[in-house]
Amino acid sequence: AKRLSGKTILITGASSGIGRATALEFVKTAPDVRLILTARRQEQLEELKSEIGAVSGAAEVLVRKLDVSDPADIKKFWAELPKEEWKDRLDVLVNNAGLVKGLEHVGDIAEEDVNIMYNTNVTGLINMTQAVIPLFKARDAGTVINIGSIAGREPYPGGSIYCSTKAAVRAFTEALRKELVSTRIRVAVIDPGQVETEFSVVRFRGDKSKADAVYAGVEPLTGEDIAEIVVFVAGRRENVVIADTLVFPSHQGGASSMHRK
Ligand code: NDP
Ligand code: 8X3
Repeated sequence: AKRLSGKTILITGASSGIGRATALEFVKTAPDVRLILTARRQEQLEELKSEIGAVSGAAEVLVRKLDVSDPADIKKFWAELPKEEWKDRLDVLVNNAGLVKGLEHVGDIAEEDVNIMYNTNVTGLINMTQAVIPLFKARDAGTVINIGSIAGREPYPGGSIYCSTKAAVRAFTEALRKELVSTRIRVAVIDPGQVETEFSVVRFRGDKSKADAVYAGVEPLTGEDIAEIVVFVAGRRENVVIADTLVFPSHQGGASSMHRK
């Protein structure tokens, strides 16, 4: 908690699920933390800001609408971020924004879905990281935490695009960590298994009954479970890099290995 006191943390995709839970977990751990909360849905971010205010009056929260799939929006975000107060003080970037669309097989996947998944999960994460690395290098400090997925390690039918985006996150993260070995900058990837969030609702384009069926007879992880790990990784001593973490609920053994009651 002491190590995270007063730290400045930027979270993408903070409007729901893992990102939202991560914001709250940082505040619970370090009540005077400074958070930059971003996502496309500003209303949810404002609600989260109020909720954080009720948990801790000492936390500082900056809400910014940001679509990471749009390179121009990312440029605008960094250009408008107050320099001394926020940009120059950034300690941690949590690249969490991401999504899956559908379960279609190759040949039947809408071009738009391919682009949305790649532009968000891969290009968005790369562009956000490219923006922070020069800031971190200037101070020889900082932590990048990327949210990957078991899907990036174990591709499954119907997941060609999503799984390959997460494999790209894994490769990008590893190359970056190796590029930075002469620095104090830490680079981590956390790969969750099944977590119940809005993820499956988004996958099935708002069809809640299809989303619920994914979690029928199983006990998935919660956003909070992953949030605790993000905060743990961020809160280690400066010389400790938890480079790579795979997290399952107890019934899960792999992307397609699931015990159902
Ligand atoms: P949610 O759908 O609950 O949250 C996804 C978040 O990403 C939302 O806050 C959403 O905000 C944001 N997001 C989506 N597109 C964009 C965009 N273009 N720009 C900015 N923000 C965006 O799902 P999860 O919390 O589960 O997902 C978080 C991460 O965890 C993702 O990277 C996902 O791939 C990964 N993951 C999830 C697993 C699961 O089983 N749930 C397992 C493994 C990994 P908004 O719509 O407001 O923009
Ligand atoms: C989400 C996990 O296996 O449902 O990243 O694609 S999976």
